[in-house]
Amino acid sequence: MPAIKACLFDLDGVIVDTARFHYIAWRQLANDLGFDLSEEENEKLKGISRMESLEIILAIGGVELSEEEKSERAAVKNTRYLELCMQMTPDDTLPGVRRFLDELKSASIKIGLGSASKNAKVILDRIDMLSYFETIVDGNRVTKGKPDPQVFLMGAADLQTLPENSVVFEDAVAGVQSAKAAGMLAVGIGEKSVLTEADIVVPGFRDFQLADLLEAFEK
Ligand code: B16
Ligand code: MG
Repeated sequence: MPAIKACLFDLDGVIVDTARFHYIAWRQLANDLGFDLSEEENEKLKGISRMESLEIILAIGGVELSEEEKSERAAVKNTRYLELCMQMTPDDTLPGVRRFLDELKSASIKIGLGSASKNAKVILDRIDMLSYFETIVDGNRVTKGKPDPQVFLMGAADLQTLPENSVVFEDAVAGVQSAKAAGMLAVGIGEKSVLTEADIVVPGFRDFQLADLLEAFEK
């Protein structure tokens, strides 16, 4: 196995749990339009861009909107979402993440972010994690959403690292597919039964050390 030189992290569901805030804000949008959105339906939106998520939600409710109204509704949703995100503090960083990134830094492994979110920098700043990332590839930079490999290929290029020397950490099926399409190793954060295409799956970083990563991939 080639040496690991860079690690690329998804944001929502890996570094921090903002899916609960997306759900509240999307559900409000659905309610405003006269229908409800279940938690199961919200699960399908993980890793999916804002406007693609809106299209999926409108299809669930059987609602058709003009392009202008879609933009307006998405903007209202985002304002509500950001208001909720502003409640977060550095303590909302998911367990073990800060320690794991410190381990990577000590081992001179490069660190990048690969997120579909256009709010990635604001959120990282809010939880005081911005300084860990040598590059941030977010929804403002990519033209093709996950499962397209673009987000992670851009991240590896920024870090001057080859895909085969890069590992992606992802909680979404579309994100794992993006990593594999990029020719990278994929660590799924969540459940094996869901993230079937990941090379390994762990529940989170609480009990996952750099030594475990090296053991899994550098044997
Ligand atoms: P925004 P990730 C994704 O973040 C979320 O999982 C997804 O639910 C959201 O729609 C998307 O970001 C866009 O977010 O509205 O903030 O631009 O998991 O790719 O970090
Ligand atoms: Mg995610």
